Amino acid sequence: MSKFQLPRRRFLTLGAAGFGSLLLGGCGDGLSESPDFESFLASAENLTYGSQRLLGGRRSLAREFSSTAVSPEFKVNGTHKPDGEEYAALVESHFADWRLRVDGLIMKPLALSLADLKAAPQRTQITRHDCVEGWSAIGKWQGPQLANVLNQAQLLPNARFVVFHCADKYEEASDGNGQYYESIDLIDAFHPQTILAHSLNDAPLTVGHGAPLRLRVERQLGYKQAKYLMRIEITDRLDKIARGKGGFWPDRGYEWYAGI
Ligand SMILES: Nc1nc2c(c(=O)[nH]1)N[C@H]1C(S)=C(S)[C@@H](COP(=O)(O)O)O[C@H]1N2
Ligand SMILES: [Mo]
Repeated sequence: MSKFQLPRRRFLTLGAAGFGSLLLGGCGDGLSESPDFESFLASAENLTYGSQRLLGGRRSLAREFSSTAVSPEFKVNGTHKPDGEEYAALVESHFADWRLRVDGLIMKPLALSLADLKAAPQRTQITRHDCVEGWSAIGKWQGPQLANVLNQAQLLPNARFVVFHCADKYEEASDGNGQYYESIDLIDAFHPQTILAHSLNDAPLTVGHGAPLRLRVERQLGYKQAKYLMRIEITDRLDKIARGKGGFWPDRGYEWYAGI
């Protein structure tokens, strides 16, 4: 056996330690509160499964950095400012009248103000944003976990995807489907690092970076990080939205699951 190959027993121990620190590190995240995770913890037979999911699977955390690693410049990409009077009026009033609508397959439709989102438990994370165009930047994001909002809204049993509708029309598409949007499944939606960010590097989001609110879904590429959020729709299918592939760039040939 090569010295780099950990014996199985040791791997399991590492897995358990990683899991413990994840629970301790999470600030009231949905993962540690979810009944699934508690029953899974109670069951020793599931340890191998849990180790795999957390060390290499979709529930593992994206790398987080220290504040010294924050990039001095964070490029603005895609839309720099949504067109139209509606968005201009929101900027003018410092987003006092902006509400994040949450609707679809939920029990309680919501209309959340920025103050509501800031009053919820906050998560801060310093992560690297990777754009498919070949640039990266490290930034410090803050906002409530998406899980918190979804728990308030109370998903119906048939809920499968979360769709993010944005204020900007990125393209004047001839079929009228130029509006920017994105979507994720419930595994990513309840991931502890999936947050609705209102701040970048300790300041409110600028218009360039997606004011007043954008998605951070840290295990995926830049185009999934929807800016200018206006409405979150919970649905069981993506094929009836826009061109049916679950996002503005996925509708144009990019992967819907843009994992990194
Ligand atoms: N609403 C909206 N969200 C968007 C985009 C966009 O054009 N419109 N561009 C995406 C792409 S390709 C990237 S790399 C990031 C850029 O975010 P930034 O401008 O904060 O760097 O936002 C993503 N989210
Ligand atoms: Mo991007």
